[in-house]
Amino acid sequence: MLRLIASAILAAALASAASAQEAHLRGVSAFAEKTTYSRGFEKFIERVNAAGKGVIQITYIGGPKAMPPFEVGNALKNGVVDLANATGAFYTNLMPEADAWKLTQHPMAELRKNGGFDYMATLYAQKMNAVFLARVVDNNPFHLYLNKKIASPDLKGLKLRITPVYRDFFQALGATVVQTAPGEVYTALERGVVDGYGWPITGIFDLGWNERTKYRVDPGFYSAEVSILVNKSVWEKLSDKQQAVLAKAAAEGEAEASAEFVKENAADTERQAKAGIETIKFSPDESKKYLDEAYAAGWAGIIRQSPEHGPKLKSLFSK
Ligand code: 173
Repeated sequence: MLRLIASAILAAALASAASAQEAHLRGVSAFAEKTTYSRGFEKFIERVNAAGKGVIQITYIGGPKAMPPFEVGNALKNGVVDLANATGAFYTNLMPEADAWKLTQHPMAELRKNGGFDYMATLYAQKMNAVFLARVVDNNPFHLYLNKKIASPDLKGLKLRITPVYRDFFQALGATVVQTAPGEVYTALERGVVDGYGWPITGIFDLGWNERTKYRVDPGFYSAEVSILVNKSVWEKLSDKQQAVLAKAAAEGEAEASAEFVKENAADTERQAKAGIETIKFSPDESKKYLDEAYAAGWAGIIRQSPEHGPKLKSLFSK
């Protein structure tokens, strides 16, 4: 009898030790390590590893050297990695709706209240087996960068490097497009395979594209999105305490993203001018048409790929 009680006590002690064990998660980024669009994720990892000692720790596997960017979504979904830093455009094969984040005209704090976030979160659970932890890039417009001058928003005869972010818009303006990962942009420019590329206002210096860029077209359009996702099955196995460490670091990252990018946008705009990148500006009338076309083509693309969810997202995300 005593032996039975003793072994029951031992078993209980072992079980509680197991649940109190430090969790170890592996995270990958779709962007190069220590560059603009990995920084938010790297800060998140630092926060988790500092606050989560003895509770939860993240191992950073790295960026595109560890995994091709367009495979990150699949790896997260299938549990090959536990955490991912990626933009929706990189996993439209699994969830076309994810590319709609670029079209949000409300801050994340508002989307978390108006149902827009919850609507997307349901899709992430269903299509990505993912929990959307935090958007760590927002308030950061995309631009068209060119090596040939244009006088109006007419892109006929131009071949442009794209991802799904820009496809519908640039094609609507007459461009020919070719999709590449960010890691292939420099070589495409160097070899003259493309006349330009889409990219946000920040980050063109990270991979040296400034050396191969003559013009930036203004205005910028949309709002770049990069977010931290966690595999849902992994999330559900974490204790409340472990989840809380992730949730706190995520909330802090999301809350500071907008203000952080206001600063970075201004700094990179100035740095581009200093690097000799000229700005192509349209008339107020043409600028308005350019932006209207950006949103019209963007939403048409989302709705074409997701007739079921696109219209609802449009109403939740638009002003
Ligand atoms: O690669 C890209 O141009 C792209 O889609 C993107 C999205 C968000 C941030 C940076 C780049």
